Amino acid sequence: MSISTLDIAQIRADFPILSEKVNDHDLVYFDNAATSQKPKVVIDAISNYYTRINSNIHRGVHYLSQRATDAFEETRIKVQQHLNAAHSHEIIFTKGTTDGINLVASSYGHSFIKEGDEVIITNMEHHSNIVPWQLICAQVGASLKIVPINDAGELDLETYKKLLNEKTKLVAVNHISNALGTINDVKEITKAAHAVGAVVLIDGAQSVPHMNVDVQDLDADFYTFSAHKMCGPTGLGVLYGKEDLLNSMPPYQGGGEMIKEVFLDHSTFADLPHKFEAGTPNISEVVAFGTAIDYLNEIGWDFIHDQEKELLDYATAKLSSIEGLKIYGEAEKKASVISFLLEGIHPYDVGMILDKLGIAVRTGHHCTQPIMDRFGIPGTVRASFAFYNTTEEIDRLYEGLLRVKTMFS
Ligand code: C6P
Repeated sequence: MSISTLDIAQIRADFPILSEKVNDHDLVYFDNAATSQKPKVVIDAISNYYTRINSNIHRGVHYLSQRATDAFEETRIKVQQHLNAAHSHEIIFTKGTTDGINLVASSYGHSFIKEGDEVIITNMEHHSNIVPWQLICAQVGASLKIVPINDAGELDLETYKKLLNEKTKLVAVNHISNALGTINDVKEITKAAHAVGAVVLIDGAQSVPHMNVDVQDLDADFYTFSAHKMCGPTGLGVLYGKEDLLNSMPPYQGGGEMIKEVFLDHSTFADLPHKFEAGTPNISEVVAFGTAIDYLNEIGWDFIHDQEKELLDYATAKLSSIEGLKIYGEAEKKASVISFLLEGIHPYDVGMILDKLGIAVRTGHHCTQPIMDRFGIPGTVRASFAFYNTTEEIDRLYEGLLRVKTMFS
């Protein structure tokens, strides 16, 4: 699909923050992998919830409580449809991707990973998909195996397959790397893990905002992501889990909402999904996330894909033409993330100067220190694009980088 300037102008008008000035310049927001911006409909949905609906859910018989419960549960259905999950009770609301991974590591890990077992992660995981597995392995006496990456930033799937054996209980892998942009073949990874009887957790923090994900087609056991990276509010995420697995797992946290009956000496637990949703959840955020999903569906996932691909290709060509600029992450299948370094200039300095020009990029290790160690670098500058970005903004980044080079020459 070819995207007209008019379409993008209309879309950008949906996002109030994109008209902000930063340091007297029009804002260029290229930190979308950290969090996306929010369209006005999502901001309004939060305000509307508190103005007209606010009440606790699943508790009251009164009108407002029922309206709030309906609005909350409608989002669960929207997420189920978006992921093509078989059942809405396979959708658990969490605080975010990190929380979803910790839920599985703690609940599934303590029940099903034993001394002598093995857990496989990769060299390109976010710290959220490393540390919880280190913790559970240390607690139960299991060992952690690491899939290496090649110089292009792709997983070495041959080595992965050799690491799999009857001791492997779980494989945790990201669908898209936040630091390199690599799109991993999680379907193939899952198939190989299932062949040895291991379950697979896919960290979808960087994939769900950018592409159609079908958990049944992937045959994913667990799939987790954050709302705030897909035009939704912060503090909210989703864990998808296959029904039989979630049913076999103990609750992660105890409290209200997750119980059937409580006695002083023991309790029985609610059915899915409530078993894993202790306490009052982020109700307004869940309701507004439903609006974010509607918004993205209206924009269209083909449009999002095509626009972000165009931005990636344009930026890759433009930035590659700068002498002394090296891109980290050159996988054949790549999402709209470019990590790079300018020879002889610390990424922090690049980020500071770009900020003075109104351009927001992320600098540092991006919560992926093992990737930086793999490439022997302290960190990178990362520009990550969303469907509301433009090639003109990439031109501004390009000009900004030339200016950085001049200042350091
Ligand atoms: N990456 C980035 O700038 P939370 O913080 O729970 O919403 O998401 C954690 C997370 C897990 N996995 C991947 C692949 C991620 O990219 C992130 C968040 C942000 O790259 C913030 S560090």
